[in-house]
Amino acid sequence: MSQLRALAAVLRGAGVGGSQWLPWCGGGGPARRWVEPRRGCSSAATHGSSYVEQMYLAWLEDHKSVHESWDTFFHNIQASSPSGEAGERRPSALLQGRALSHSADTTRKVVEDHLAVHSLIRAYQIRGHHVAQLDPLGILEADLDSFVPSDLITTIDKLGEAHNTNHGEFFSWIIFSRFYGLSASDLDRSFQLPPTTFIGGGDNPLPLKEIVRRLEISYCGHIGVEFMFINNVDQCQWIRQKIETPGIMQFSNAEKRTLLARLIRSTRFEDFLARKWSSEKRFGLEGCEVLIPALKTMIDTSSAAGIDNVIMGMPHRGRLNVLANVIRKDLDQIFCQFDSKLEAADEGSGDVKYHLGLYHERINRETDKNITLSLMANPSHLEAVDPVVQGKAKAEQFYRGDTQGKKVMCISIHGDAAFAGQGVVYETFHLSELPSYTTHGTIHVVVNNQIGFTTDPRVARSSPYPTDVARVVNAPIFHVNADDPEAVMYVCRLAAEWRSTFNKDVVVDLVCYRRFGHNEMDEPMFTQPLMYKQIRRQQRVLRKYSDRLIAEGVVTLQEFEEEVAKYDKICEEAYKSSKDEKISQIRHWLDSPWPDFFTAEGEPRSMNCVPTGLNEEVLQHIGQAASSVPLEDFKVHPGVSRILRGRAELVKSRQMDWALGEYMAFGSLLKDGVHVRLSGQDVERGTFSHRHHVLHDQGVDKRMCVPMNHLWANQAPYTVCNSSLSEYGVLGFELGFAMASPNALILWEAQFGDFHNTAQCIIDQFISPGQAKWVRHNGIVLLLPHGMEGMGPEHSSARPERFLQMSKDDPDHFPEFNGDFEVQQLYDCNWIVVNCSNPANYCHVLRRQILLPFRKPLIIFTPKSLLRHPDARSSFDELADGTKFKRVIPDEGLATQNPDQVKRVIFCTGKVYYELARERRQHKLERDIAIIRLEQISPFPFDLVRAEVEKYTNAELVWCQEEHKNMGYYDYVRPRLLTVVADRKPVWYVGRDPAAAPATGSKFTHLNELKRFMDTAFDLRAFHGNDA
Ligand SMILES: Cc1ncc(C[n+]2csc(CCOP(=O)(O)OP(=O)(O)O)c2C)c(N)n1
Ligand SMILES: [Mg+2]
Repeated sequence: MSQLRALAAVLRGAGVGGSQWLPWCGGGGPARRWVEPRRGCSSAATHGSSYVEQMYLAWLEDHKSVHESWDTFFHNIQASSPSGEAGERRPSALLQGRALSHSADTTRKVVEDHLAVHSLIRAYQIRGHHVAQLDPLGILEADLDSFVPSDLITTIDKLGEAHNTNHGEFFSWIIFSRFYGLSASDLDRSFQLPPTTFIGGGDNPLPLKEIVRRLEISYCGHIGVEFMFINNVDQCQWIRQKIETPGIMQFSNAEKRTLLARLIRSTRFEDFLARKWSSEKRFGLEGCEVLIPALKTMIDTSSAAGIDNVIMGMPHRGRLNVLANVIRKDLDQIFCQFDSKLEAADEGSGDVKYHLGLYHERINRETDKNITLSLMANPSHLEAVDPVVQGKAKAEQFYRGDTQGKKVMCISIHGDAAFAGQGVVYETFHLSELPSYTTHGTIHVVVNNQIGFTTDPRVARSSPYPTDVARVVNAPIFHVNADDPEAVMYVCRLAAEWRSTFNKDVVVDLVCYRRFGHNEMDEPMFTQPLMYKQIRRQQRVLRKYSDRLIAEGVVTLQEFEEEVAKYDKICEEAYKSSKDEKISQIRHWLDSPWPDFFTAEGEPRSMNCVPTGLNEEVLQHIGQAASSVPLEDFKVHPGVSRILRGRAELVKSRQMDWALGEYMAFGSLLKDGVHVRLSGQDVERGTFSHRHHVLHDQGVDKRMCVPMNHLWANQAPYTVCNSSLSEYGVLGFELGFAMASPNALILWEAQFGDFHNTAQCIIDQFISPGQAKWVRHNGIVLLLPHGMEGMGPEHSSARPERFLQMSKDDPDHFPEFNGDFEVQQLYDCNWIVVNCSNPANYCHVLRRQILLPFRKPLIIFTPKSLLRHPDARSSFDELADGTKFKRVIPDEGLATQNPDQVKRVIFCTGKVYYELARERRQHKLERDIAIIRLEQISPFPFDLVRAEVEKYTNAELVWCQEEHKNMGYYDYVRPRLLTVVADRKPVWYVGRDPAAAPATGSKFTHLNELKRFMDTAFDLRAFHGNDA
């Protein structure tokens, strides 16, 4: 190869042998033409041609003395030399000028022809997919482009009969032949194949005609492969071998029968639903029935390679069919979901049938091995589930020690429009190779029905294929005509083998059609009339494939009909028994059960929460670890040394700052065997440089140390990982991670709290309503830095109002207090929203998260300036044994001595407390004004707030916040405070005025606003005479 390349370089270079590649102006494509030496620039023989001559001479002496490619090459020269010159092919004659120059010309021609053939092979490998027959309807271009690359021959017929054929084909042959400098007479010449092709099988060289024929079979049939962008030679070779080797796509009769049986199930399932519930939406799979055997083939192949847990995510289309025929949910359970009279047995809203998840353990019949299949529940929001699936799979791998993804894998199914259009797809792909996020290869399947609702792909994407996004991670893409079931099975097997060989992502693009409208009620002829005229004429794939197998003698018509009847009977029987179902149990549709955590009925094992305090020894031990470097000869940065020394000082005085409080929480949970994972942008150091959970050796590149993993001998692992710059993808991932086990504290930290809004879909669709829709608990923790510190409209507000607005506790109903009210209230809520004002309470709430007998998402507004604020420290006493999270921190100062005398009670939350406390000191109003901190905002601590209100009977009630009036907590707190006082007292507002932006960009305005509302807070006459 390198010799050929060298030769090509010499021959192609300007003036070498007088030949050049020049742009060719006809045809409009990137074609180039060969300019004959005579007509191009001429030159004398160079060392390039003398190199060939030397090789030639050596070859004449001994054919074996040169590489076999040269050997073939010189044989060709001899064969193609005019017979009259035979005598001059002796070495002595060659050395004479005339013979030499003739030989050099011939040599050049043969070299160029070989190079041309090699280019041709490469062109098929790169661009063959553009002309592959991918559309089952035969009317659309899967790559949205009808242009035929000029360096490809599109049909073998064109080769021999170019001159007899029609004008267009003749023209393309002309382009082609000029492009390569080949002529029709070359078709029967043999060419040596390069090692980058496998089309030869055992045959090498091959006649050009045969080369093209084999390339056409490999690259331009029903499979179009995009892989030549992959920058790894072994991986490209692997694909070439699997695609090009002659006869490799063979199926045994048994395999064909299995495929047919699966196609029968897939097809007849949809037919059955259509028959029984003709006016129900089910987002049927018609037009892509092959999806079911496709998924099953991937699972079979993966199971054979050792996988025993497959986690899947998919949208609406064909979901019921996947549940029935891939995961094998009982059919009666599916059918009863169509019954509108079915009563819901579980609390919560439930969800429509084509969103529900499932978890199922079974034996894989093909491999006889155990396999667990789960389909994640998902919302309508297309592709939102992608990162969730990844996170769940990563967690399953992590907890099983499956570091290479040999046991657990994901299959992610997509629609063509959504795959191209939704940004979270890109974000998820970018997680695929990151050490703390990789699941070691996902198989992506695109149900590419060439339409999105009513929208044509030509106006729905700018890329040729819907799958181009996968190219960013070097994933091979197998486009396949979904009406050729065997081609589909072949690429599915390949995709699974690719995944188990290279542990990298791969895409299977099932180019299909959608037989009906977007759902069964929609009329597709409104918008795609021609496409749907064709679809009506289109024979169903089951019919086509069964006809074929009957014709091949693989099955008889009778066997086929029996198989169909057998499945129809199964459906009918299940339909009958579904009528007996009176109650719908959403919990039977759980995608991530935690059998050891809950009772058999799915209930918590208790309704208590043990205290979250820690003993002194544990506090001292963690404090010591947090302030030292556990490794020898590890040189930390002087700034980090200073921080560690500062921590040591604090520990000595039994104090903690925010970072130490977090250390105490994580460290103590690790001690108890609870895995802790903290993920987000720059979390290892911490955006505000306060955390430093990963130390970097200043002398040795990439030498790092995580002291938290050196705390105890048998501790659980601590994972702290800087994420990619994504919120939607990463939060979805962590949510999925948190689904795998209740015995883990999974935290996602936003760089600044407001950035969570680019992950809003995960919050709105999964975190807030997840349990209500899918009876699925999740204990994910969101750390959202929040606080008005003059940093401008962004970086200030984590938008507490949004979380509070979605909290489901009733503002107008004063709850009954029985049992452990704190725990009961937490159990009833959809999530917990807190803003802790000190590190001890932060530590408590993190520990409580795990010690609770159930799981709820926890939203924590975390501080920025308070991280280092000397007042915002806690004593070890506040974390001592027996202590617990304080939902409310009452005033403990002078106001409590004479509560009757207190004129105003200011309720607040978070950082503003410290500003209020300072101002109160300055105004010397400690006896007149009590300040009460709401640490748990939602669910609202009615019990504790009432106790505080009752303590200060004569005081007026104020809610103070630093946020603008239409933001922050006011709208949530006010009605609840009014409920506490039964509307007998007004609740006054102190804070910033309503605004459109969350904060001002001017420091000056910021401080002015602060002063104004502080003045109001401490003006005891501020509300006299006002209407509430
Ligand atoms: C994020 C999001 N935006 C819009 C929709 C509304 N919607 C539902 S299905 C659909 C078309 C999906 O097309 P495609 O991804 O090709 O899947 P298909 O229905 O063709 O299988 C749209 C726009 C949605 N569900 N999710
Ligand atoms: Mg579509």
